[in-house]
Amino acid sequence: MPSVDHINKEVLFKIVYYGPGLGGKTTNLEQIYAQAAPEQCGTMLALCSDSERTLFFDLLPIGLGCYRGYTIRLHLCTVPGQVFQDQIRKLVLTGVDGVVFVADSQEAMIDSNLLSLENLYENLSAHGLDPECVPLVFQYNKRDLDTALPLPVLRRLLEVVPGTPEVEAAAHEGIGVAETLKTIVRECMSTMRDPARCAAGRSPAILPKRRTSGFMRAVAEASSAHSA
Ligand SMILES: Nc1nc2c(ncn2[C@@H]2O[C@H](COP(=O)(O)OP(=O)(O)OP(=O)(O)O)[C@@H](O)[C@H]2O)c(=O)[nH]1
Ligand SMILES: [Mg+2]
Repeated sequence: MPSVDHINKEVLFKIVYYGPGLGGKTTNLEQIYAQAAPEQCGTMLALCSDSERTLFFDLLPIGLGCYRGYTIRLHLCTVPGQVFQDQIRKLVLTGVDGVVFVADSQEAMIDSNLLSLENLYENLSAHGLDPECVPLVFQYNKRDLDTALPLPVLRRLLEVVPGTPEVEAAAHEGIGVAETLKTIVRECMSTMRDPARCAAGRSPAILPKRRTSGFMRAVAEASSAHSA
């Protein structure tokens, strides 16, 4: 559930783009920024190093217009994908309403994708969120590359459960970027029917329980066995 402000009649969703380093998270936001009408977007804040790796996070505020008398706003954020920046990833997930997992489709990146999925699971859990209930969209990025694995193989290796919303993308060309955003917004909106009936302030994002990834389930089982 988003943050609801009944006085100003505003609803804010925070959507976090998560995934391995160099997978294309920042590229997604850059393409959204480039494609959106100027009146729709605030300024994009990108905190990156000289080599364009995200150092802290990127933030892009967007207005989506009116729904049932409430203005819908989005904060789109990315996490830094480099493994050592875990504290920042955890921080960026504070108050998250929906996650886009930007997977890198290349065979050589399978382990990095799995590591990042595991890290997402742990960090959502650390925020007291059930990873299986947070709105999630899988984006299979870099579909343009010859080294990209066929989709069924990728799905199997990442153990994506059938029914999980997914989009194929070539983000640097803008392909699949808007569709990914639409899909995660739809998922997020389904956690809130009528804004006027929502409690004021923030409530945690929850969808009816579903398995997002068999891999995540394995991680959960391993960690509960470990703590038993
Ligand atoms: N071929 C190809 N390159 C892409 C695609 N999407 C992004 N890239 C390139 O991949 C590189 C990394 O993209 P970023 O968006 O910076 O990746 P990131 O996930 O934000 O990386 P970190 O900030 O390090 O976590 C850039 O050179 C992009 O131009 C794609 O679909 N296909
Ligand atoms: Mg980045």
